[in-house]
Amino acid sequence: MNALVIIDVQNDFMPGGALAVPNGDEIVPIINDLQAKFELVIATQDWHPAGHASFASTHEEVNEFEVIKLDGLDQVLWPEHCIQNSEGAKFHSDLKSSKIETIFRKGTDIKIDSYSGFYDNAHLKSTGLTGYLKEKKVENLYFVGLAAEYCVYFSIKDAISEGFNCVLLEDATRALNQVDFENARIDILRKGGKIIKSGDLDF
Ligand code: VGL
Ligand code: ZN
Repeated sequence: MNALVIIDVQNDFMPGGALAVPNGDEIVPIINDLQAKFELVIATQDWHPAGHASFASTHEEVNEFEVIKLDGLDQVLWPEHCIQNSEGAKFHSDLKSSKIETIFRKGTDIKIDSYSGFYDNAHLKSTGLTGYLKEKKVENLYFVGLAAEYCVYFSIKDAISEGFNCVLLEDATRALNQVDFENARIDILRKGGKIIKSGDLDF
């Protein structure tokens, strides 16, 4: 069974948003069209409390996009984004949501970031997504959403380790930084994931 996993299609990642991904809004109609092809559609939502440790504003004498050590892990310091219940945390208003069966929220622990829809960045706490998918006998995951080299990439890495066949639909994602995305693509392919265009789906 196949599932479409929609990662963080939220206002703050759209042009004009707090952590805008260039051309991020272009993927919304593509994702809307794709949903009809899948028996199961799920989504993730970046969902931070105010004062989250990943925000530059939480720390003193740092700049946005600087990398610090947080509990021994590299942490990019982001502009404040996807704060729980804010407009920026909502899904893009054009995203069709009637087929989205469940939403997995992440980044809710104030002390640690969570790029992946499966685990926090230290791999200490699971969101329950693996168990949910296995219980539904899902074997193949098709990933779309934002940002390509962060939450999409980290979700794919975890999904491959959890034993799912993973496909990135590359026309339905956009990156913050093209060079980092290129490295992420190489790693996805090296780990056995596939990267295709949604028009090349054979179902
Ligand atoms: C994301 C940075 C911080 C993402 C979330 O959705 O890719 N990136 N929080
Ligand atoms: Zn975030």
